[in-house]
Amino acid sequence: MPAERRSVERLQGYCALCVSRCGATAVVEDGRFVALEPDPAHPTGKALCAKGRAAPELVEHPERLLHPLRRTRPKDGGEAGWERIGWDEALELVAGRLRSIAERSGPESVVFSIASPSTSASDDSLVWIQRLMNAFGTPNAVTSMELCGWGRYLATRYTFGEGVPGDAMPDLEHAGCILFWGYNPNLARLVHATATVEAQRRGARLIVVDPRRTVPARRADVWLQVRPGTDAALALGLAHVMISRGWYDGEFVLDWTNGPLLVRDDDGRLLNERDVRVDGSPQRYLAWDEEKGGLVAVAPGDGSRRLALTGTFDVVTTTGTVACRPVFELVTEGCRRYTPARVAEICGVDEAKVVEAARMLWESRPVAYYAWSGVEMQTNATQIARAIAQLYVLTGSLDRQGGNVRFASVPTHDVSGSELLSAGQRAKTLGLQQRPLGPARWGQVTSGDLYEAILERRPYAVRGLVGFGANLLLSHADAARGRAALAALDFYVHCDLFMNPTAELADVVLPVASPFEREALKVGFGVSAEAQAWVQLRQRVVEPRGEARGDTEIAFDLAHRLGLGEHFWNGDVEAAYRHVLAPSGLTLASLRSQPGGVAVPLETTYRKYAEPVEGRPRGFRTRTGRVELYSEEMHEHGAPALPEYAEPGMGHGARPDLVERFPLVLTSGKHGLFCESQHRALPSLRRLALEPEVELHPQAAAARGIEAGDWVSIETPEGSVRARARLDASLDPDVVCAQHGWWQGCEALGAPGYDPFGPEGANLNRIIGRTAVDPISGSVPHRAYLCQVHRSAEPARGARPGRD
Ligand SMILES: Nc1nc2c(c(=O)[nH]1)N[C@H]1C(S)=C(S)[C@@H](COP(=O)(O)OP(=O)(O)OC[C@H]3O[C@@H](n4cnc5c(=O)[nH]c(N)nc54)[C@H](O)[C@@H]3O)O[C@H]1N2
Ligand SMILES: Nc1nc2c(c(=O)[nH]1)N[C@H]1C(S)=C(S)[C@@H](COP(=O)(O)OP(=O)(O)OC[C@H]3O[C@@H](n4cnc5c(=O)[nH]c(N)nc54)[C@H](O)[C@@H]3O)O[C@H]1N2
Ligand code: SF4
Ligand SMILES: [Mo]
Repeated sequence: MPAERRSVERLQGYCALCVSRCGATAVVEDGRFVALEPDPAHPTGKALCAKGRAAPELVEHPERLLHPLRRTRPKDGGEAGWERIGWDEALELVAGRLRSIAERSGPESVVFSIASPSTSASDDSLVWIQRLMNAFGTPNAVTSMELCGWGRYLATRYTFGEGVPGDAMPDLEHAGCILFWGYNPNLARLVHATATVEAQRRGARLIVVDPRRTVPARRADVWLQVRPGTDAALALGLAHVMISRGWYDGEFVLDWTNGPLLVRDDDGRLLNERDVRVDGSPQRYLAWDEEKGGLVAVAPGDGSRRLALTGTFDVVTTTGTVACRPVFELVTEGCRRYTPARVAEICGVDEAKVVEAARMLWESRPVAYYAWSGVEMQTNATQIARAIAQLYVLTGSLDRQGGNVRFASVPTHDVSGSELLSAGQRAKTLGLQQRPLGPARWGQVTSGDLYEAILERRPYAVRGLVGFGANLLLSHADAARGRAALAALDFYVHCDLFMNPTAELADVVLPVASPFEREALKVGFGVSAEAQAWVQLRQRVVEPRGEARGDTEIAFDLAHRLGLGEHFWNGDVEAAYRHVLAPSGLTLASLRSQPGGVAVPLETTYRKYAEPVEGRPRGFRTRTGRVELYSEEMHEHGAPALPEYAEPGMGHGARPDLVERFPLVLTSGKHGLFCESQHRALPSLRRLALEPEVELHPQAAAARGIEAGDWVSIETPEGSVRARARLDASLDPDVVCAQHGWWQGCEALGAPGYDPFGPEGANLNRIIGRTAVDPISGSVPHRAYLCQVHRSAEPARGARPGRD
């Protein structure tokens, strides 16, 4: 066809494939989606990664699921015998089975599993799926929180009353110093990578804590090459240097943290007014007033330099004299053991670098920080998150311009439907009994607890699973147990764009439209004040393939068939969107007429904790209204009130019995070309990374007769898998870094798939177990696990056919 007669449309939107959500323009030629390009007018639109550019391949992929499917054979490890059925039949079947399970065993025995929004477009529909869960009556959501978000969003709530860095985001635009801890935005969130380059260009400093010499590590002013899983010791050591040299914001500590509050030596509680006066209030916390030489009740904000941060004070309580010390004294003591020399020993980081980083954090503040995967998947993830939070407090940068800031958000109605779930149902969240401080407190269930509830019926039997994406058997530890658990379900429905080894165990599979084939509403893009004020109704770029439908539509359809339509605007998605938007004053028509997005005029304010509310400073949403360096709540549950270092549970210190057989430490990292277990079937991406790789130091390789490119087997006490050796002299010789998520073949290239369940395959999470997990959160040590590496034969090709 001559060029002039072709129709070319350019449709503004954004790429929804990962957490970056880059502003983008889709090019559609004669009705075909042919390219995705950056949209520089969008606050996240400066660049696109290879995955985003491969979006047309994803949409047009021959292996996309196009029709609802029903299993016709038993789950005995053989073929599923998928049979095509219609949507009506599929939805009736699903609703009927879910209803009958709920009637027989209670709605809590149906669990929802959702792909993490960081690795997928589930961000489009998450809130509607939550609403469906709440209306249905189940408190149980499996979203990888224990691996992906505990530290960022939840553990730090014990310190700040909100998630830092998850809720209060790094203000990279104005930061004096950027701290990336176990985070590599160059692979994981492009928009943070470009903002960091700009920040460095205008003079911001960069500190990176990572066992690997990543691109940000190379560009950093200081790279702290930490041994996997020892991060808490490093954070405590940095805090020690800052405190002992006076490099900390004493005013912030006095006025806004519980640093000056007194802790009773006898029972570890914070001293309150009731302790010293029978008619005193237990909500009034006491500090030592040095001027007056006595106790004083302090509220958030009224610190002043008169309060003691050090010393021991004998306090006459209603039950006798008790020695008390200010929290900050205990903080100081808790860090003191972590001298630079000790940190060097534990973490493998040069002493001088520890001091240099501490000085930089102080002298180049405000500090903006982000910590992620490297420190989430650890047996002491909670302590690491709290130790980094404690360090961050010392900089006094919280909610200051250039620090971590809660950017102003467009007002909307919350539609998650939490009011639809009764307290009684909420109390049934799996894992709440074993780990009451953990993710279950916020409705987040670990995969370990899910498997236990299915297989052992503890604390009750789970019989149904509703999967909106997620590939548990590739993404989570204990793949073999996971497989047994999913096969034992009474009913499992999985909604996805592609079949995957997890979905293979479903009873019904529903085809999902890609984000380019569906509309979605996004309010706020998170990463900056400008981005957070951005609202966009992402338009459909092309019609859905086959019979695929968006997750939001599926959630609304299911709600209707479950008799819950009244909570879902009787199936009218647009009415639901209008409800969300009502407080913002925005209309769907105005958003449709500006498909590139709308900037809502908002002003981000700082130090919001100091703003007056009814005549008092707002403070923090914690028990004391202050930042809680010391968590009385943790103490009440027998957990450390102050962050502590604990050896990695699957490391050499904790498991001397395994050192000889497994002398190396295994960690993993995201692949720049693929999201988690996805995208291996896209030729333009797979061409650049044909096979799974494991990075190891040339010395470690030589000692094992391994050369670059050799196939090796990676072995842990749980079993072994294969990968190709990549040598990297910048690694610690004891550390190896592997890749997870390999199973899918790429037929167009003849690139093989890999058996997810055997040693010939490459599913890294089949060799990660749960014998040691974080006692508070259940986080699994995907990032610090003892292992051995051997040379091995090439894996049998086609161990699993291309499509899978
Ligand atoms: N291209 C791509 N982008 C993605 C994803 C993807 O799979 N591919 N996944 C998305 C998801 S779900 C997430 S959670 C984010 C995650 O984004 P990131 O957290 O940046 O993910 P990683 O690159 O895996 O991990 C960050 C760094 O942690 C380091 N690390 C490993 N072990 C340790 C340790 O013990 N201590 C410390 N301090 N660091 C350690 C690794 O070397 C790595 O460089 O990315 C999202 N974006
Ligand atoms: N060893 C090791 N294991 C890890 C990690 C690690 O670093 N190392 N990282 C962990 C982390 S941080 C995370 S978040 C988890 C991720 O684990 P998962 O949430 O399971 O993520 P993915 O493997 O990307 O699988 C996503 C699935 O959702 C589907 N999908 C994508 N978009 C959509 C959509 O819009 N709708 C629907 N219905 N489906 C969709 C995809 O096709 C795919 O099947 O893995 C964890 N596992
Ligand atoms: S980083 Fe890549 S995959 Fe993620 S949103 Fe941007 S373009 Fe899409
Ligand atoms: Mo994640």
